[in-house]
Amino acid sequence: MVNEFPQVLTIAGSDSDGSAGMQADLHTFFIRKTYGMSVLVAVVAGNSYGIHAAETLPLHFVDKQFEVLADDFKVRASKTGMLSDASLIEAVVKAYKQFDFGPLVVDPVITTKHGAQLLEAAAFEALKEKLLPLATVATPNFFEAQLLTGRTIDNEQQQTAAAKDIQSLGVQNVIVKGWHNQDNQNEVADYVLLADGFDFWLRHPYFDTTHINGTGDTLSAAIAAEIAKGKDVATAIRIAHDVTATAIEHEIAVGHKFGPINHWAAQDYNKKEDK
Ligand code: PXL
Repeated sequence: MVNEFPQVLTIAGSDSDGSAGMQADLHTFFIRKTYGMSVLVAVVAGNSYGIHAAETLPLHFVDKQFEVLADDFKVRASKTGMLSDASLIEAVVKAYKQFDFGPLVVDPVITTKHGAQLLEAAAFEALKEKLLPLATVATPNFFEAQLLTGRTIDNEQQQTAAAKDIQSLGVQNVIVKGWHNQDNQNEVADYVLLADGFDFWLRHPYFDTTHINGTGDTLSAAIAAEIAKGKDVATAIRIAHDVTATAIEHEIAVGHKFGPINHWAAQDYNKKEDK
């Protein structure tokens, strides 16, 4: 039984207000009953008004975190979040090729929903050419999907076309998240394109709330957690989608402006199945 409990790794930045980034990932791993580990690559000074400053960790220290985790643990799935720049993307790619950290979920974090830049523009090529080809699942929102494909996404047909373009970068499975649906303002429609070409839409009502910090982090972390527990990719994506929608639906009062989603509200999701 040594080392058998499902271990999941987040490779991401810390958000000081706890609403997004590594903190949201670790909350998610916890509520999905997995054991969360973390390789910290960057630190942001953020609060509910926005991101005020950011720093990256030295590369040798990022390398060291990967090395010591690989020496001891059996990570069954991992995810990336904020990676800041090309040198950090390359450090992740190097570690991922050197060690076995299980299937990789890439959340291509580029900016926050409020416009703070979390990945340098100069790093887009490294993201596309080096990291995304390693992804078992990529989870761009429609804005990131536009930047990655050069397409404008104004409707569901363009959303599906963007998913195909992203898959052609070497990503196996893609979910292109909608904002609120351009075709139906009362819902959010996410499009899933699987490795075998099977595709489907996941829809949930649009919740009119300013508490959506950590949404993308939670979705991608929940996908990694479910894969770590042995779920197939399509099931992992469906569970993660429901968990994230539940967390958005039940907002909590933290901060004055843009607040966090509520991981507690989602923790009983699928309880029976998790026993
Ligand atoms: O949700 C995107 C995100 C990822 N990582 C960090 C962040 C944010 C958004 O604020 O701060 C560290």
